[in-house]
Amino acid sequence: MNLASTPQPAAPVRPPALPGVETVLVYGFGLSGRAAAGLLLRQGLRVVAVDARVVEAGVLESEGRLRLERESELLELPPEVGAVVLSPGVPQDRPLLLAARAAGLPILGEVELAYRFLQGELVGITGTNGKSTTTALCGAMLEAGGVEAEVCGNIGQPMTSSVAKASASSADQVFVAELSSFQLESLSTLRCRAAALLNVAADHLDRYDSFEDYAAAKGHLFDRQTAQDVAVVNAQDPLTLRLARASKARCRQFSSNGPVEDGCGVEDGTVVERAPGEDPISLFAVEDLPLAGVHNLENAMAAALLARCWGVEPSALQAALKSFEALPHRMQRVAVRAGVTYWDDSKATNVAAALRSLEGLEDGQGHLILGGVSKGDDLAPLVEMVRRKARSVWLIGEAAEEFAAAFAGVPGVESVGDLESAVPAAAAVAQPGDAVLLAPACASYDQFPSFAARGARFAELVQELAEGLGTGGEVDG
Ligand code: UMA
Repeated sequence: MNLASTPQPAAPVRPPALPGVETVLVYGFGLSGRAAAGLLLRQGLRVVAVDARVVEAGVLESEGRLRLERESELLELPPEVGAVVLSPGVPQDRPLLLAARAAGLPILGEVELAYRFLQGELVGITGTNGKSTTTALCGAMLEAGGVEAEVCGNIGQPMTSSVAKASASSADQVFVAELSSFQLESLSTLRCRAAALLNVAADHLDRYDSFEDYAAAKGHLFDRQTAQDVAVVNAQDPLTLRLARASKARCRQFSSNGPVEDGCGVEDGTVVERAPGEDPISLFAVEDLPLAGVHNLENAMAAALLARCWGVEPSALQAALKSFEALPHRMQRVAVRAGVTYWDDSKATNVAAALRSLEGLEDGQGHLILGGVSKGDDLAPLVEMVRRKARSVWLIGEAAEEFAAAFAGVPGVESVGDLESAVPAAAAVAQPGDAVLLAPACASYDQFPSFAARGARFAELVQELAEGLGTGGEVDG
């Protein structure tokens, strides 16, 4: 399968980015908002940036065309505003957005804005879990195959920054974008040449009315794909299959459990690509994978299928896998201290992700740190898994009470408030051969600015523990 060797559609005709608009309201002035404002200012437009917090312009060069407003003080939509660019974290029902919609103004997500300026092709990757790893792997595989690739999106690099820095000479560039459900909510022209939906499990139920609404947002990944495009989904996740089949794109599947008709599957320890009417191709051996867990095998298969759209050879896929390192805060081993392994999986911000982390531990040897801001997920599967895998559970953050109620009757569960208490408490009961795992099943925002800051603090506390105890366990850093 090679997009380059299939009949190519005429280059998509992109409408002018923001026809007739002189002033844009940028809602949310975090990573996405700042990047979007930068791009708009470089186009000569005026920007009114609105944020709930007091924010500063920082390094943005505006020549007087940037105005900063506090959300609570901007009670009406400024009349000069001709369009709104929305940061992903801002919910759609904010009063200013309702007013903009009522006035018939276009409301574009930051990713939609980026797409309107993008030269080259777009790969979109979503899923409840695994999307950052798959995005990074796909970028590495394309690069190893000689394709210029730019990794961007929810992974931490706003797409508007990536698009703005790409040079005009790089029209062959492929943008590999991690797309969250929030980003997928506000698209109107974006079309992915290749797209992967890895899995759908309960998450962000604090933002969506129901699981169905959340799944529907994920399904927008395939909107506007044509028969020349590719949709990659998980053969073992019927919901991903259903969403892809609703699109016009060619549906390719991956499976960790045997061959598939069109896509790739594990056959006798090898990932084999199959397509109707074509000879099977061995892509890589399962043992080539440097990352632990079936979920990472699935991520690698999805990334490989995407890279194969640009004709990347198996040898290049293997080279990319060989040199790939786990992303920070995703089941990252931070230290082994007195025979106890400390794992940072701070990115496990929902129950489904925490279940995957626990699954990898030996039965009865885990000491789990849980809590933060609850996503409203069903905790029953977690309670069941904890009974099998963990000897102690340390609850932190806002969700501690809710979790304590769900874990009532499970031995070894204690509320300790914060990470500073949880790490030494877990260390005190852990025996050689055990694992202390930060897999909170919650967002971090009650006590930390991000999941990354939470993971970094965990590593620091583990380091302090080793120093405090003074007997010099090995610390991986
Ligand atoms: N804000 C308001 N009003 C609101 C909500 C937020 O003014 O109602 C303001 C905040 O005060 C803040 C700004 O908006 O100043 C933050 O905007 P944002 O929440 O959209 O976050 P960004 O800094 O723009 O980062 C976003 C993604 N964050 C979210 O979607 C919440 C980042 O993903 C992403 O890396 C970045 O864009 C670049 O694309 C983070 C994330 O947690 C990692 N994503 C969620 C996830 O993976 O589960 C979806």
